[in-house]
Amino acid sequence: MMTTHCVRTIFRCLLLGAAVFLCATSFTPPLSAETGAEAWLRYSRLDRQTAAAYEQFPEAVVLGDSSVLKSAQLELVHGVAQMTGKTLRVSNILPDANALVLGTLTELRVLAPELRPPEKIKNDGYWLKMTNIHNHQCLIVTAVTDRGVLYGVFELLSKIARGENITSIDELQQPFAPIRWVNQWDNLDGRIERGYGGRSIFFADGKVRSDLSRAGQYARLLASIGINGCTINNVNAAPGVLEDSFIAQVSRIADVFRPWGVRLSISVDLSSPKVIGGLDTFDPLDPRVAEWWRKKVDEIYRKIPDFGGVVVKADSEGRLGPSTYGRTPADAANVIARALKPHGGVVLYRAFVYNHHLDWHNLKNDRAKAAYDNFRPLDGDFDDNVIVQIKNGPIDFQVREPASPLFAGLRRTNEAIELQITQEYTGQQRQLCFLVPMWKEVLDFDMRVDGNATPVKDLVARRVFHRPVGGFVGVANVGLDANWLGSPLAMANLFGFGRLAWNPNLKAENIIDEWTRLTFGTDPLVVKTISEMQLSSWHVYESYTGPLGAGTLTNILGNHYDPGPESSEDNGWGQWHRADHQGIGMDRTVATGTGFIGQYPPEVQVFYESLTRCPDNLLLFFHHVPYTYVLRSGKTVIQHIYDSHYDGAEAARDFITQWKAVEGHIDDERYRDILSRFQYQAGEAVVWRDTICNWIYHLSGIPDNKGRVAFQAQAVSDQHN
Ligand code: GCW
Repeated sequence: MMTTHCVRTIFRCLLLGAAVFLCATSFTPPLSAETGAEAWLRYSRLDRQTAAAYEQFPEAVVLGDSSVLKSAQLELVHGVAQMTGKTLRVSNILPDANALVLGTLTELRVLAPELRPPEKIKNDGYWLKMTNIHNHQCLIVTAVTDRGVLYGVFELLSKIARGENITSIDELQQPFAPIRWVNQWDNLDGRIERGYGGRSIFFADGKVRSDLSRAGQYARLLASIGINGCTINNVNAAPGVLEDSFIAQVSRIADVFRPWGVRLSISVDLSSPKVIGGLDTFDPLDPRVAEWWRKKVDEIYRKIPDFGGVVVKADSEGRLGPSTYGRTPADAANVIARALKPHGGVVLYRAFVYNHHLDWHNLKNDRAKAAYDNFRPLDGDFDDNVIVQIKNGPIDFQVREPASPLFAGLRRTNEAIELQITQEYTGQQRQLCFLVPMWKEVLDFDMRVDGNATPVKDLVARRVFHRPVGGFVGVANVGLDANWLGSPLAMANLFGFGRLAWNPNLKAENIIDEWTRLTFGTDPLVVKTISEMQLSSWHVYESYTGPLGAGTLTNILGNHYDPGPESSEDNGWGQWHRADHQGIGMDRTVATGTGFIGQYPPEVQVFYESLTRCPDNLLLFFHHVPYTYVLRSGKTVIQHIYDSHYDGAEAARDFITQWKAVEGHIDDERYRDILSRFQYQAGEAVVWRDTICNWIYHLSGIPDNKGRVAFQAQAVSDQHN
C-alpha cells in the first residue's frame, strides 16, 4: 500500500515535473517571482478599474498559423490573463464578439477589404487600429509580416500594462532601420567575455547546452523590443563554431529563436578555411578560399534556412585577418558576403581594427584614428550585403567619447553603430549607469556632412546616402543569472537599446518612464524616483571615473573596472591621457596634435579644434591643457577634477537615500537587492575619488582649494611617518 509520504513525494515530483516543463517551454516566464527574470514582461495584475477598460474584448482572432503568429497569440492570451485575470477565447475565423484581431494585412483584407493603413507599412512595422468588423468592435494588430504582428502584440500589451487608453487607437509604427541586432560575446566553454550576468545561455563545455529554455526566453525578450537578430558567440571567435558538427548544434538555438522572429548569426574567424578547412591559406582572394566559404555557408543554410549572417573581427587585438596576405578588410568581407548573398545573409565587418603596439613616445600616434584610417580609403569597395559595424566612439566604449568620425567618412558603404549594453567600462552592472542618454548624444550628433544636418542616427539608418542596409548593434552579454545582466536596474540598458534601435528619436525620459512602469509598476513615487536615478546615473558615474573627457581612468590592463590611471600610459594600447606634471589630455588637434580632428567634416573640425569652442566634457579628449587652464565654469581643470570626484561620490551616496524612498512601494526582494548594490557603489565611488584625486595631486602638486585632497594626502603620509 502506498504511504501518505509516498503519495506526497509522487505529487511533489509531478508538480516539479510540471514546473520544469513550464520553464522549458520558451514561452513561459520563470516561476520565481521578483528576481527580475521577467524583466519588463511582468504583466502584473491591474487594479479592477484599469483592468475593466480592457475587458471589452472577450475574443482573440488569429489569422494564420505560423510559429511567429502562434507566439503572438500565446503572448497575448498570457499577458491579458496575467493583467486582467480573464482568459481570451481564441478563434481563427470571423469574430463573433468584440475581438482583438491579429494577422497580416493580406489575411485581414479577406475579413475587412476596406481597411487601409494610413501609409505603407514597412517590413517589421505594424498598425494598431480600433475598427468595426462585421458589427463587432475590433482592435486589429496588423503588419506586412508575421514578425510585425508579433511586435504589435508586444506594443499592445505594453500599453495595457502601463494603463494607456486604447479606446480609439490608430497607431502605425515603423522601424528606423532594418538591422537591429544584439551581439553576445559568449565563448563555447560557457564563459562570456565582458559578461557580468553569469554563464552563457547558449554554450557549456564546448557544446551547445542541452537545455535552451533561457535562449528561447531571451529571444522573447528581444522580440518584445523589436530586435530581430542575435549573434550568439564572441567576436573573438573560436574557429570550431564552423565545424559541420557544431553548426548542427547551433541550429537548435535557431529553432528556439525562430518563433520570436529573431534570426541567428555567428561570429567567424577569418582563418577558418585554414584552421578547420584544411587549406594551406585563408587568403580571401584565393579561389579555393572563396569556394570553402561558399560551401560552408550553403551548409549553414541547409541547417538554418533563416540564418542572418556573420560578424567578423579581424586584424584586431591579435586576431588574424586579411593583412596576413596584404589584403584589405573589403577583400575579406566580400568573399564571405558573396557566399551569403544568394541566401539573403549579410556580413557585419567590425571597424574595430587597430594596432595595439603603438609607440607611446610618438606624440603623433593615436589609436582614435585607426578605424577611419583603415576603412575610409575602402569606401565603395564593399559589396552591398556588407555592413561596417562601427563602435560609437573612436576608442572603445569609454564613459565619454565623441562620435566616431567614420560615420561621416563612408558614403557608399553600409554602416551600423555598435553600442555596448554590457557595462564594461561603465561599472560592470555593479554600479548604476543608464546608457541611453549617452547613446542619444552620439545618435543625435550632427556630423554636418556636406554642410547639411546629418545626425549619426540618419547616417547609420541609410537616410542620408540611401544605402541598401544598416542599423544598430548592441553588445548585450546576458547570462544565466536570473535577471539576465546581473542587476535588475541594468536591464534598462537592454530595453533602451531596443527602443532606440526601433526609434532613435524617442526621448531618454520616455524610454525610462516606460521601462520603469513595466518593470516596477505604475506607482508615481516609484516611477519618479527610479526614472530620476537612472537618468542622472551616467553623469554621476562619469564624474568620479572620467570627467572632462579624460576617458575612463580605469585599470585598462586588467579588469576595466577599478581605478588605475597609470595603467593607460606608457604602453601600446593607446588609451592614453598623457597626464604629466604640468597638464593632462590628448592633443588631437590638426594644428599641433595627432590630427585626429581632421577626420571630421569641416564644420565639426572647427568646433573641436578650437580650445574655446570645444565642449568642456570632451576637453581632455581633444586637447592637452595645463592643470591651471580655466574652464567655462571659471574653475581650473584641476579644481574641476577634484570637485567632480567629490560631487560624484556624494551623488553616489545620495542614491542610497533616494532608493530608500521606494521601500514598501515595490517588492521586498528587489528593494533589498538593489539597496545593497547602492551601498556598495557608494563605497566604490569613494575609492575612485580618493585614488584619482591623490594621483593627480601628486602628479600636479596643486592642492585642492577646498582643502580636501591635499589634506587627505597629508593625513595619509602622516600616518605612514
Ligand atoms: O573593449 C574591448 C574589450 C574586449 C573586446 C574588444 C572588442 C571582444 O575589452 O574584451 O573583445 O573590445 O570589441 O572586440
